[in-house]
Amino acid sequence: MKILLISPERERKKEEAFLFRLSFLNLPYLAAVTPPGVEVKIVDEAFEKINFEEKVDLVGITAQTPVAPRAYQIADEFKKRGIPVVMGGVHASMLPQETLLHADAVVIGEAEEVWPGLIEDLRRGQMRRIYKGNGFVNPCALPFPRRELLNDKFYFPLKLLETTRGCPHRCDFCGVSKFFGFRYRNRPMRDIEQELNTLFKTQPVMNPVLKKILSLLSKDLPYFLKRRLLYIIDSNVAGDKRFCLDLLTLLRSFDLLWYGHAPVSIAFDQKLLKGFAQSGCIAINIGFESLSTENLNAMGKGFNQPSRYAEAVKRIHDQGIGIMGTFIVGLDGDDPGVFQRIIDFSNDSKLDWALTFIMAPYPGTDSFLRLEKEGRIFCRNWEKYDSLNVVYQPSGMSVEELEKGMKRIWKEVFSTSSIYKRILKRPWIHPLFYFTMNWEFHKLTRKW
Ligand code: B12
Ligand code: SF4
Repeated sequence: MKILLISPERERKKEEAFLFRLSFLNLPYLAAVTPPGVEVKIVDEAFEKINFEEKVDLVGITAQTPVAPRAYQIADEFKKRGIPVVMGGVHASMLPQETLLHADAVVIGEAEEVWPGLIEDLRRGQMRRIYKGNGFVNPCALPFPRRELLNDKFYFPLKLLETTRGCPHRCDFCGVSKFFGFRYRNRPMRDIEQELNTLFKTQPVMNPVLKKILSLLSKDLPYFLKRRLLYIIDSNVAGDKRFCLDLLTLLRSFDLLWYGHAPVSIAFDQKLLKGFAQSGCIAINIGFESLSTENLNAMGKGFNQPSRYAEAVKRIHDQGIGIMGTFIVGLDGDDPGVFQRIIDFSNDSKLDWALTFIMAPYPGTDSFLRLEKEGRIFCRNWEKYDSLNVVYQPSGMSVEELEKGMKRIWKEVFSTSSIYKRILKRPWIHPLFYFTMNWEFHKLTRKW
């Protein structure tokens, strides 16, 4: 039996391609729980053409909302050729009935526990329409994703790792908690260690003399050259303090550079912050979301305190750690002044990298349900649900103002003068890494 797993891609401008050169874990996880003896192939449409004539017994397609229309086209093509199609992932899970208009079956939620049964049903010719696990997957039972099925040459030399699933918070724009559950489920530390061992060796990044020489150019260079770079995709690496401290000790033993997501409050826990710095943390990805307490309370993220943002950034910088900040605009409390306020905050506090997105009410989230009830959603073309387009009627400005304002933030934040102020002026924080990232976005925004 042969299964083809597909990560679809929508049409993109050439200059945007670098944004999506991150590898992914969902299909490699699926491959890892596929029964032995079944051949699995993964195709990433961002880099490879799909061969619709390939002789396979099942096609599995993943999709986030903006690629769902393309995923449906692919499903339709295979179905026309009589090949059964199953879809899964966050979009299909939130809209299973819509998905079933194109796929023969849909997996709702995490797939690890139901996937082997689905294959067995297919073998017997009895594949059901809907598969849904009983609760959430036991994190002790997670296999190691089969990353070897992805072609390394397509992606940044950055390994992705998941150490926990779930999130106890209820931010109204985010589907993570509903999908993965309202608590952190930690994987056993020994599993994480073993998985890291398959990715990196527990030995110094390189010979100390060579490291010293290269470090004269940039302290990060040895790690970039040796590809010892890790992105921990968890919603909050610091959610469970004891677990996090153990993880930091483990990361330290691997001598690598890494980044991950954590809330602003991490800045006020000196012990954690020191641990982050010592373990090779190059960036903390922080969802600031808004500079308005009113907006934050309305979205269920009142634990963010804008009055402490500037101090938080300084404390993190003082440990030599950079910040990738994200903001959302178009919230009900936003007026047209919001754009300048985000630009000023990013420049004044020297955020190392900052992205601002337009609020996107993803299906299944509380914000979707609320805006839908208020009759404000005017666009249901899922392709536009990419946080760069407006799909609902904003309350404090026009649709045009919102789209223009978001682009203005990107242009200003990635302008040469802002990059100079934030990145090139001393004190330097991982300048090689942040300059490269900022410059890619500079090139993109110049083309707009
Ligand atoms: C890493 C990440 C990325 C990476 C890699 C994406 C990727 N393909 O994995 C990058 C940076 C590229 C990215 C981009 C975007 N992302 Co993102 N991302 C994540 C993040 C943090 C982790 C994803 C992950 O690996 N999870 C772990 C894996 C194991 O879980 P999973 O992907 O859900 O897969 C499981 C199940 O869903 C299921 N499954 C998945 N696919 C399939 C397929 C089949 C056939 C079956 C049976 C099962 C199945 O099985 C898996 C194992 O249980 C999540 C948040 C989160 N915690 O999940 C957001 C998240 C997935 N991203 C999100 C968004 C919005 C985006 C962007 C639209 C952002 C933007 N504005 O551009 C883009 C869209 C990219 C695109 N393709 O167009 C949203 C998705 C919302 C939605 N309804 O689609 C999430 C949930 C974040 C959020 N706060 O809401 N993202
Ligand atoms: S935005 Fe972050 S903190 Fe809020 S629910 Fe989503 S994952 Fe949790």
